[in-house]
Amino acid sequence: MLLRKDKGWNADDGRFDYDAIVIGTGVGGIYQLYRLKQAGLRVLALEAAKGVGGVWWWNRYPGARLDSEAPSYGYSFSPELLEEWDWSERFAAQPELQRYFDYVVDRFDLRPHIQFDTLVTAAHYQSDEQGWALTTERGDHYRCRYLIAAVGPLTLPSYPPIPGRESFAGETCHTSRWPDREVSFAGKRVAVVGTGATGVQVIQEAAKSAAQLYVFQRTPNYCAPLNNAPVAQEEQPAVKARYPEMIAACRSTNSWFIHDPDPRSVFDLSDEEREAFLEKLYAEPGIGIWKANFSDIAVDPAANEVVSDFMRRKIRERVKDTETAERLTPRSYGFGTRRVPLETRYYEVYNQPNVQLIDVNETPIERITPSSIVTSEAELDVDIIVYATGFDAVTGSFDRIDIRGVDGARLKDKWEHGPQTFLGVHAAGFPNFFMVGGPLASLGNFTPALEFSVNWIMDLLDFMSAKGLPCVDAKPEAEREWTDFVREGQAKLLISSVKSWITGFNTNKEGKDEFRVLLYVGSAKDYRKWCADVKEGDYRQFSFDCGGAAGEGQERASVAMDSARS
Ligand code: NA7
Repeated sequence: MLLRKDKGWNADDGRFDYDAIVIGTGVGGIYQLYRLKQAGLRVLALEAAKGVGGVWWWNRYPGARLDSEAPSYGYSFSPELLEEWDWSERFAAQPELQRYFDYVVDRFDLRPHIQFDTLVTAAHYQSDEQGWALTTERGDHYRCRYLIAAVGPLTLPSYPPIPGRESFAGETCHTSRWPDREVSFAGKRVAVVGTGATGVQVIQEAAKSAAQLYVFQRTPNYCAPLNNAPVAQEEQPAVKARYPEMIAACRSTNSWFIHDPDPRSVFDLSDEEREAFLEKLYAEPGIGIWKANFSDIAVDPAANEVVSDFMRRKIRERVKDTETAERLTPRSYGFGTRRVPLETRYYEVYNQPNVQLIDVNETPIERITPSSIVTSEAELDVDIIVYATGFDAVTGSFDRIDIRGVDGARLKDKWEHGPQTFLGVHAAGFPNFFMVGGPLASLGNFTPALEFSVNWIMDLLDFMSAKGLPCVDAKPEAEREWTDFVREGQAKLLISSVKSWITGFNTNKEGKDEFRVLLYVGSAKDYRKWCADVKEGDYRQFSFDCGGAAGEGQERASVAMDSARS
């Protein structure tokens, strides 16, 4: 697919610096950049960090690791890349992922198209030009025809509003802003606040060497074994032989993982059969315990309780001290209704003499001093405080950019009462603007989901190119229909009444401490079908007359990509 400069607008006419600008070079942004470059567009990626990888760049805390099978998280678009890259573990750790993304970027010569250390602060649609004007933190300006925000759903860190937090004189680290240098826990008094998927990983690591580890927990999670293992060099051919099957699975399951829910009900099996099935899932590698479990646990409280009870028993079996085991045991919500953290000897950490669990509901943190954390019961001297307190999820990374569409309407205002999008990619009133993994998108195992989104965007650009259409905007009624579908679908699931970042709760940010629908948590199969129908119906859910430039201007503004040569 090549940009057809003979047929209409191209960046050389001077109005635009680039045909397309991609914000962010995480998993989605890298692939988006690759596809746009392959298509012959003049493309630039603006990246806030000093390197590529997005969430893997920022979350370089000790213990950061995949919960997806590494090959299922790697890109699938290049057979050569699949062949060249050997994953050294079933579930790769952050350093290996960083090397992988660096390799991909250099392998496909993308680095010259990336400007690092560049935070985009504003993006305004220019109706007369049917393009976008961007401003960066440094005050630089760029103009482009297409703007693609690959800013990631888990980008902006969330900090607890504890009095005195800023006064701490020791080392303070948020897991998603981990310093690009070694932070050693060895022999130190370490506090970790937060016990989500991230907290669990960092706690396991800190417990190995810290002199004293204080874990501050607010809500216990149902954690399950990751069952990781190294992949030896001689195993690589056999592992790679299974790639096609794995890739096909990710493109067909309902959460982009290799797993699909078991169609049986919890109650279809005898107690013994069910127990054996759950034991098998518990012993298997990866997230199958969540994603390949009985399908009715997502909707039926009674079915869910059976599996929740199994998970609670596991915690009791693994934690010796009864009181600590009780504190670690979730009761107020069911298994799988929040993200299930995967762990490696996480519960056993609490059997160590150097680890103390503090439930902040019983013993709240009152304040932080330059050298300690003061709870309602004690003053605990610490050297390092780790905040594993999550993110201003999904919309936070968009909110921090002043994004304005037609007539200067702000995206943030449009989403004041919850995000509305079409398919998680388009926002009505924001022409030529695309989101990779935006609000109400179908996520799960991120890479296959984001590859799908990028391919969707490229197919649409291709369609526009073939027809000489310079501009695209989702129709408001299409956006309404998708948003309603997502909201109604979520309301039917048990997840909808359970507080977590997935249901939009951010207790650390005023105005966001309420339920919001942020993502499409229904089946990816339905998502793909929806997308396929839109495409087959010639994108009638879109308007291709976005106002502004018309007639002669429109002719001039037509970006044409030669789909026949793709
Ligand atoms: P999460 O899953 O949002 O976890 C954040 C943790 O921090 C969770 O245990 C929170 O407790 C806790 N938290 C947040 N604010 C506070 C305050 N004010 N006081 C005490 N504890 C607090 O973020 P992660 O980074 O672990 O994981 C996010 C995703 O990244 C994860 O799902 C993976 O897909 C990768 P709470 O549970 O809210 O009571």
